[in-house]
Amino acid sequence: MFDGWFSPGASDADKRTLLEQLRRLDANYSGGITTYIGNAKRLLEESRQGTNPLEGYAPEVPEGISLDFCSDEYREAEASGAVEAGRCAFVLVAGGLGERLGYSGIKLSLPVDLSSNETCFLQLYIESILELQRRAAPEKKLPLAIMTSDDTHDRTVALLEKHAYFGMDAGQVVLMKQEKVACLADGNAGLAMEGPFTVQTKPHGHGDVHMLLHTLGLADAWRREGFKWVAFFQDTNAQAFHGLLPALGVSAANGFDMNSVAVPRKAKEAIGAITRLRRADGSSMTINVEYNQLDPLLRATCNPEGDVNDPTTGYSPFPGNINQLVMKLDGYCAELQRHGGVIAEFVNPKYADESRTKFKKSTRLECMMQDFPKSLPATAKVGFTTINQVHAAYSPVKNSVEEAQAKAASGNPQHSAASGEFDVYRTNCEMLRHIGCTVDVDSEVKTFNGMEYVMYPRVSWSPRFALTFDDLKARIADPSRVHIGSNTSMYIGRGVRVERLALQRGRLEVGGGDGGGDGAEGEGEVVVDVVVDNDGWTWEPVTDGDEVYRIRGYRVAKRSEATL
Ligand code: UGB
Repeated sequence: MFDGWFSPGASDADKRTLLEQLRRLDANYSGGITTYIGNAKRLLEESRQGTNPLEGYAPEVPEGISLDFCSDEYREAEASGAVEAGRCAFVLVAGGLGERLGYSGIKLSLPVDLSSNETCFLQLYIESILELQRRAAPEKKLPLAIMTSDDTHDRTVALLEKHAYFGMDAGQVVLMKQEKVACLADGNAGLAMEGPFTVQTKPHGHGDVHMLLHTLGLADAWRREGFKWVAFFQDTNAQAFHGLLPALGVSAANGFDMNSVAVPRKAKEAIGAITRLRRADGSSMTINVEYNQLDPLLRATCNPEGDVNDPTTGYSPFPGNINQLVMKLDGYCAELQRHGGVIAEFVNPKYADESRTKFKKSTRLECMMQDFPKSLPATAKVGFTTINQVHAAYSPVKNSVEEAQAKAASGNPQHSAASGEFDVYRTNCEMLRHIGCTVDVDSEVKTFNGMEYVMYPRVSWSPRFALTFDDLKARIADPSRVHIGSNTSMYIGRGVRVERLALQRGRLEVGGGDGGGDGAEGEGEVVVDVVVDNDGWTWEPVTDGDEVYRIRGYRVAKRSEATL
């Protein structure tokens, strides 16, 4: 960096700026910038030699816990998980920008669904945690740490402040901003510069979350305060708690140190695959293998056809990782101590020539949160919990209209704003039906942005009404007195008890708009006993205008509604 350096007195202000940046890079990496460069030298040398990180491993289909959404086993695990959640800290990774989605705001501010009066993802998550806190540990605040980045930090703070933290105590929420890391110019880990006075930097990846929880002392503090678990989740999955709660229950029952929530995955689908990797000595680990590595690994070892769907299930035998992780804090903290929270970094340089020392463009170290078990001791209990109905557990909002169309055309989940919304309706209708309510789903299929959606009744509710199956059962006195007609819509925003509900036509809104009461016992129970027949809300196609609606392909025409 200092070759041909400027003489004393020349460009002193710029020199100070550079030193300040180096100081920040030093402070923001566990072990400092010399550790970063040391790690980079080692990984670049391994890369130069062409070391395959999966060399010597034989992939096997892993054995995990498999739960059918709505089944008795699922409900038991969920109920026990809701109790365990009273001793759980929550970590939301939200440093990614919605570029792939084509949304200019932060993804946490995006409405989950239009029937809920545009409740945003952050509100849904916070209300879910508050609901767990209310029932499990009202005197103990359940912590929420949110990882942000330069791209998302200020707007996340503004969103929280605008809505008074959506009812959470401000002190309960900790924002951890991930910083970028220095770029590397060559195989010897020289730092890449942008001009003489600025080190080029790039994101380090969502694995930063472990380093931040360690360096900020949060994980240790939670353990000392008596918390037992930490649960990680992503920025735009409305179904997150349908996976996390049963996984918490499964972790408690099985004593898992780490438990990944998984869903069935289409062969070659662009989500990581949970795989058992067996070593020559017979030992093994269960770990995420990225989709671009799985197919070549299978071809090179046990299956010349690579990653293909099982003809019986229509899915790859390797379940999909959805980056929702449940860790036992004891083991988690011990592992953070061992590594300073720097977990399983990798480097992916694009080489300029055969020497494998010069790059086409600068590179940097990266890390992924789901790689955490890579260095766990063999004694650690690592498991995973598959929720077999993908739409009920994982429906993130990640893809632009064009990408979603391509995914749909190739038989993969769209992961679009519209599919995220319609999966909420489908899941809620299934839950109602499962407890014995009558829900009419007509065969109407509507096309939005060139993709087809079954028009389930647009049923949405707040976690205050029901977070779990048991909640839903407790809220509905007699399911045989609940009928949701086809093409209707409904939102329940508070903890009401439903005596009779005949939603024959149109829309019903209970405690919507202002967020409603909290439905806590002793406040006077609100009872729903109603027959609804009005013109309701309709979902109308749009192809331009406000991006919130454009990326869905529709907006809502509000004709009339019944409100309680
Ligand atoms: N995120 C951060 O907070 N910081 C970052 O630097 C990057 C992301 P993506 P990705 O579950 O569908 C992962 O970008 O990395 C947050 C797995 O690798 O949507 O492409 C971001 O805000 C893959 O195995 O995911 O792919 C978001 O909340 C697969 O399972 C979260 O991290 C895939 O996720 C995920 O970020 C998936």
